[in-house]
Amino acid sequence: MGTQQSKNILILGLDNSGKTTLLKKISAEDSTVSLPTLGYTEKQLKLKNINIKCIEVGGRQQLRSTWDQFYKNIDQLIWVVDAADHRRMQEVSLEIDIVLTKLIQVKNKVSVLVLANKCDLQLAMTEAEVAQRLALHTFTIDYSIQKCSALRGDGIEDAINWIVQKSAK
Ligand SMILES: Nc1nc2c(ncn2[C@@H]2O[C@H](COP(=O)(O)OP(=O)(O)OP(=O)(O)O)[C@@H](O)[C@H]2O)c(=O)[nH]1
Ligand SMILES: [Mg+2]
Repeated sequence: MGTQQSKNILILGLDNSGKTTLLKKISAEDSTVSLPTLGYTEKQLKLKNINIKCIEVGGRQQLRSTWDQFYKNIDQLIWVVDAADHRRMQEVSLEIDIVLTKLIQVKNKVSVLVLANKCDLQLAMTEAEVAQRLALHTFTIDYSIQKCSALRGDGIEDAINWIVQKSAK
């Protein structure tokens, strides 16, 4: 009943993985045009009556050292992977390992959603493949993995449902 909740969600992942596109799709904006994020962007959303502040930090190499400063106040982390970019999967694995290891130290209660994005592309890996390549089972953290296409909208409703469900706890 009526208590106003507000949750903070951090969206991370390599450059070009689709974070800005995802954020636009979730907020029902035109998601077909996006520029690389230089720094970070914040967006206040209302999803099924829950106030949510989303922060996307750009994923370019030189911005990754700034990711740390955002961990303290977050309730959820969404990690976006370009599931069609087989070439960079090793780099993704390395970076998510660093992030989750630090996050676990800073927060003891945070939920992580890994999105295997760009599932519209023919070469896209399945969720199971992505989970395996990132060795997600090795982390002592509450995580889920889902596939989506931030561009076309497939799986976006599921991502929103995940956010809402985790926010209700
Ligand atoms: N085919 C396909 N392309 C996508 C999808 N999501 C994003 N893209 C494209 O991928 C490119 C990068 O998307 P962005 O959303 O800007 O990526 P980003 O993760 O925000 O990148 P940085 O801000 O640099 O970290 C753009 O050309 C998008 O149109 C998707 O689901 N399918
Ligand atoms: Mg971006």
